[in-house]
Amino acid sequence: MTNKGIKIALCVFMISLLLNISNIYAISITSPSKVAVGKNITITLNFGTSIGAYDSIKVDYDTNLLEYVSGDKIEESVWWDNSPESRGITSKTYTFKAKDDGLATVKISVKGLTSANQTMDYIGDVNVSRDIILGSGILKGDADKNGVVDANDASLILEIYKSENATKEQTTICDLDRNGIIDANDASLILEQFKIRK
Ligand SMILES: [Ca+2]
Ligand SMILES: [Ca+2]
Repeated sequence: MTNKGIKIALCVFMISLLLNISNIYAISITSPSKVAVGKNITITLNFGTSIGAYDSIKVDYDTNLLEYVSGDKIEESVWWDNSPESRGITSKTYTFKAKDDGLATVKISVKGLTSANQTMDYIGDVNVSRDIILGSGILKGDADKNGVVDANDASLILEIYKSENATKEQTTICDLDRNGIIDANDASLILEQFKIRK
């Protein structure tokens, strides 16, 4: 085989190894899909195998909707399993309290994940996320109910306000300042939130 042929064969071999690894390890987040406001919810990050090392773990969530209560740290840097008897770890758990109605997305990113088995397979960087419905599941301000709150919702709120014909459901979703009616102030509150997030 030529040098080029050897390189190609090596590449194919490495790619097939990587594909195998991603097939073997199913990394996921499990948790109840719903939680009442004021109650705690425990979220588990399952590695799908025993882990011997990682460079970092970071848990992102909306602090308006969830409050971290206990469990593993939501931000960790380099860790490795330095006990020869230990078989590594298989999961992490995080407990949050639901603060308000809405749809909370918990995103976890893990960098430099390495398995704890004898071959010390390098799994790499992994991002996983999970949506959890808090309370009634109403996403405050999401007037067009497409799952995100943005400028379109603000303009729809103004239309509802102008029509003076808001349904009870629309008022529940869109009355952000909780004064009992949909008005221009609710639209401007959305624009403010949107500006902050951008
Ligand atoms: Ca929307
Ligand atoms: Ca209002």
